[in-house]
Amino acid sequence: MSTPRSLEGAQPEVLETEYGRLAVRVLAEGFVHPWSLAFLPDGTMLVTERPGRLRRIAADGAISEPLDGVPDVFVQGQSGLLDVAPSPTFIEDRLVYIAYGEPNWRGNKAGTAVARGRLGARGLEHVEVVFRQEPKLSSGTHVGARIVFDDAGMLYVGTGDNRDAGKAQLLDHLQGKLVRLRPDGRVPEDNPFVGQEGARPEIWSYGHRNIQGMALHPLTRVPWTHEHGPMGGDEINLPQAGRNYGWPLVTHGLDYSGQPVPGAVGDSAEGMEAPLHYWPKSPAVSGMAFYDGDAIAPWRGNLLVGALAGQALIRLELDGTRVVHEERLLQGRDRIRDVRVGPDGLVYLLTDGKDGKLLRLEPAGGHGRQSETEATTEPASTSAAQPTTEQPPAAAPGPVTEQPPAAAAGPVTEQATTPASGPAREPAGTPVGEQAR
Ligand SMILES: [Ca+2]
Repeated sequence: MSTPRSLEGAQPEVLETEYGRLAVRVLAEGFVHPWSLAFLPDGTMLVTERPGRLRRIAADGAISEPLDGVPDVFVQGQSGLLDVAPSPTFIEDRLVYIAYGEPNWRGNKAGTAVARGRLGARGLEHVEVVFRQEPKLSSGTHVGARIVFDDAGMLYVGTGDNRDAGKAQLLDHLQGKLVRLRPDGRVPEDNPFVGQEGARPEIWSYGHRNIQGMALHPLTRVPWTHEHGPMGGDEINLPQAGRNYGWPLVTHGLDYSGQPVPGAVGDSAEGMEAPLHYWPKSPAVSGMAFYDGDAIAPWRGNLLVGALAGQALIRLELDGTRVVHEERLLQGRDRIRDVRVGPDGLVYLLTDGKDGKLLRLEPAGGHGRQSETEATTEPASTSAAQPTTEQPPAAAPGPVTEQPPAAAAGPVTEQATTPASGPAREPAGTPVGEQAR
C-alpha cells in the first residue's frame, strides 16, 4: 500500500489565470485514487481513497493511518469508497457520512450506499447504513456518488444508473436518482413520490445517468448536481422535486458506439428537464464547488468543476443559473476528481491516480496575502455574482426549466469545445473506457 506523504513547506508553482496569478501548491501526494475531501469545523480534513481508506489530515498536514470503521466496499472500476461529508451538526454529534459501492451478498455486484458513524480517536464508531440501492446492479460502473446536506439538514444522495440506463426512468428503482432523506435515513413526508404506488419514496428527482458532483448554491441554498453523459453530454442540473432529467431518453451525448443512445428520442422532450448547461465533448466532470470565499475575490459566485478525461479545473461564471463563461485551469496535467473550497477560502483539489495528490490554489504570494492577488488582477467582473444575489431563492429554479437547452448552453458551447487539450475520452464502450473516466 502506498502511503500518502505530506509536502507541507513545498514551494508553490505560479499559475497564470484570466484574473492574474495564483499559486498552486502540492500539499500531499501518494493517495491511491483519492475521491473526496471534506473539512471538519476544526480545520481537519478527511480524505477518502477509493480502495476503501478514510484518512484524517491534521491542520499541520500530518496524515493519519487509515481510520477504522469503514464498511466493506466493492472495489472495482468506479466503485469503492467515494464521498465523505460531516454532519451539519458535527460539533454536537461528531457524525461523518460516507458514500460507497456496497457489495451484494455474493460479492459480485455493487450498489450505492451511505453509512454514518461517530468520529472517534481511531475512526468511525457505531457505524450504520442509512441508505442503500437494492437491487445492486453495478459491476463497478455508475455508482455515483455524492452526498450533500441542505440547511434543513436533509441528506441528498446522487446515485448512478449502475450502467443499466433504463432503470433511471423507473420510479420503483433507486438507480439513476437523486435521493432525499432525513439524516438517519428516514424518508421526509414531503418527498415528491411519497404515497405514490410503485414509486420509491426516497426519490427526489430521476432520469440521471451518473451524478459525480453536487453542491449547495451559496445563496439559493438548493443543491446543484452534475452528471456524466455517455460520449458527450455531461450536464449540470438543478434538480427539482419529482422532475425527470431525461436519461436515457433525452441526452446531448452519443452512445460509445458513435450511434444515438438506444431508446433516446433526441436532446429534449416534453416533460423532461433540460440541463442548465452541457458539454458537447465530455470533460468527464467530477467534484463541484461554488466559490464563496474571500481569498480569490474575482471568483466569487463562480462554479468550480473538476475534469477527469478533460484534465482540468473548470471555472464557470454564472448569470443566475446560466453559464456565461468558462475558463480551464491546470490543463492537461492531472485528472481532477474533487474540488472543494476550504474554510480559509482557498481551493483544494484531489487528483485521480495511483499517486493522487492534494493540491491547493491560493493567492500568488502566499496564503492569506490577498493584496498581491488583487494587485495582479483586473477589477472583478461582478456580472457573474450580481444577478444571483438579486435573485430570490424561489425564483431560481423557475425560469430555468422553461429555458430551451440551446439558449442555456449556447454561448458556452463553443468555448467548451475549444480548449480540448486533455486527451479525448476513449470512444470504446468497454468497461475500460468507462473506468478511464
Ligand atoms: Ca439530462
